[in-house]
Order: sequence, then C-alpha cells, then structure tokens
Amino acid sequence: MEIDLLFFCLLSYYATDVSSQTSSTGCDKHIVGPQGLPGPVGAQGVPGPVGPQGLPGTIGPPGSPGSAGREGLTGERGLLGPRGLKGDKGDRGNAGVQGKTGKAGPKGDKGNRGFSGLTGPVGPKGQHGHKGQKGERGIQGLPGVMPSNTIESLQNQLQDLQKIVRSIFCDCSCLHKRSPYLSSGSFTIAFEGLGLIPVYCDMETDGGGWTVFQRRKDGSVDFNREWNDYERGFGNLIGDYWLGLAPLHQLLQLNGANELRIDLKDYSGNSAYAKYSSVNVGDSTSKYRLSVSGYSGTAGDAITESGLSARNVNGMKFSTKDQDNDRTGNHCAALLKGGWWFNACHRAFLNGLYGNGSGANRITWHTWRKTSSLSFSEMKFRKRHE
Ligand SMILES: [Ca+2]
Repeated sequence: MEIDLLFFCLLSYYATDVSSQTSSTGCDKHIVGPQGLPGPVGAQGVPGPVGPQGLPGTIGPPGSPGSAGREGLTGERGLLGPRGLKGDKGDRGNAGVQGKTGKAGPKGDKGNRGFSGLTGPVGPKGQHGHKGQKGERGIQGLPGVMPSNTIESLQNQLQDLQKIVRSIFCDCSCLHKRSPYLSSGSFTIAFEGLGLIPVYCDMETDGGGWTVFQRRKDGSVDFNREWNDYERGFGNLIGDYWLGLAPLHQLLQLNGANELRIDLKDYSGNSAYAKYSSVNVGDSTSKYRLSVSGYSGTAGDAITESGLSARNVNGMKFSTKDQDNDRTGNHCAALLKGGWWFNACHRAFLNGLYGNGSGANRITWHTWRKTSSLSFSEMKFRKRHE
C-alpha cells in the first residue's frame, strides 16, 4: 500500500514538473481525473563530466609461492675460458707398492756369430817330447793261397783266422797298452765263445787299463738276484753294475795273470783301496771260486786276513739266493740278500744292501769300516805285466 502510494506521488511529481512548474511539489490528496495522454519523449541527456580519480587501494597480502617448474633443457657447451695461472708445485707422493716379479720374457733370437779373434803372438818353443814306447807286434798276416783248393787247406785258413780274431780282441788293459791316451768309459770287446761284451774301462786309476766288473754308487740296481743273473751280468755300465761271472772268468783266462784293485768310499767322503797282485775266478764247474793273494793298500785285507778264518772269503765258491755254496748250515746269500763268495759268512761283502746303515747285510769291508755300510765300491782287474 505504501509502495503504491510512493510510486504514485513520484509520477505525479514528474507530470507536474513537465506541464507546469507551478504545481505543488507536495503530494496532496487530489481527486483523480481522467488519465492524460503520455508526453513526448525528451531529448537524450548529455553525459556528465568524468569524476575525480579515486585513491589507490591498499597493498594486498603476498601471494602463495608457485609450484616448481619443469626441468629446463640442457644448455649448449660454453666457450673455453681463459687459461688459469700456474699452480704451486704439489707435495711428493708416497712410494708405490713394489710389484711382483714378472714372468721371464720369450727367448731371444740367436745372435750373429762374432768376428774371428786376432791371431795371438807365437808362443815359446815347446820342450822335446819323450821317446814313445815300442809298439806291439803287428797282427800275423794271412797265409798265402794254397795251390790246391782242398778241404784241408780251407781248414788251415780257418784256424789262422781264429788266431787273428783272438789277437784283435782284448780287455781294457790290452786297449790301454795299445792306446795309452784313451779316456775312461765304455768299450765293446769280443772273443771266442762270448761274442761282443760291453765293459767299462778305468784308464786313470793307478796307471789305468782296469776292466771294471763290479760297482755300487747309488743303489739304483737290485743286487739280491738269482744265479743266472750273477752268471751273465746285470746293471748299468756307468752306474751300479755286475759284469757277470762267466765273462769275468773268461777275461781273466784271456790275460793269463791278473791283478785286482778294489776302491771304496764311506758316507763321510773318505776313500780307501785294497789291491791284490794276483786274482783268479774259476769256471762254472768250480762255482766260480775266488783266489786272491799279494795284498797292498789302505783299506786292509778283509778277504784273506779278516781276523777270523771262518769269515775269510778267499777260496770260496760263489753263492746266490737260489744256490747255497757256502760253508755253513745256513744260507748266507739268502739271509744277507746278495750274491757273493761266502764262507760263514764274510768280513767283506760288496754286493750287500745299499744305503747308509750298519750290519752284515750291508756293503761292508771290516778291516776299514767294520759293519758300517759304504757309499761306493768298484772292483776291477787288469793283466799283470811280469
Ligand atoms: Ca749253507
């Protein structure tokens, strides 16, 4: 009701203002007449002047920090900067650990042969040499051809050839006499009934010309063997060695008269020897009986004068572990494990067990080292020159 009235008063006001300035501005109660026609539209008003600029507002609160942006792209490499100043000299470093010894390098190529040396000055004139020994008698010539080619003439020629063969082949003493400057070593000799036999010749000791028939030096060969081995021989010519009873007998027979030498060493490095001016070894039917005499030397005569006759081995037959030819109810070769000229049983035994020790089964020579074993023995013979 109040709003309708206000609207009515305002409308009346404007109508009065336009039609008559003299109309009352109050809203008096009037009698409502008939509604007038609307007035013409007034001209559009001119815009008012611009108002003064307002005062700036107060500064607002700081905003919250934004979230991290994405990683940027890698930039291009910059230009090389100017060279810096030379720095101070650094401290000396600690010594390094020594490296392991390297492997030997490959073998180098063989160098070229050097130049020949200059010829030296002529030496002083040598002394006149001694007159040489008279040579041996030459080999007998072959007989002339028989006028008739009969069986008898052929037999005669064969006998002559056999004599020649026997005179050609000889043992070490024979070789030494023919060629006094031969060195010690292995030689092959041959003669009737035995064929070719390799032997070792000692061409230095006591004038040389010795045929070695027994050696012990390193224990590399077993000497506890049967009869057949001791009869034929075994071992190594330049090591532990046994020539053989059969060839020993025949070589001694070939020479006629022989002398024997036995060289010995103990485990302290001492040496001694025994020498007999006569030695012989019988044939197989005598069981290769040993006979020696005429002792000289530094080791003592343990073969014929051992101090106990039942232990002397001179004149004894040879025995092995399979042939008991000794002078006891026992079997010395089987008990002592080696072949030898046993009596009951011995005071010299050079085919015993090898190695440092003591006992009757060792390599022993009582008159020098009693039952202590020896490290070396060598038995050898040569033709005795009357
Ligand atoms: Ca016996």
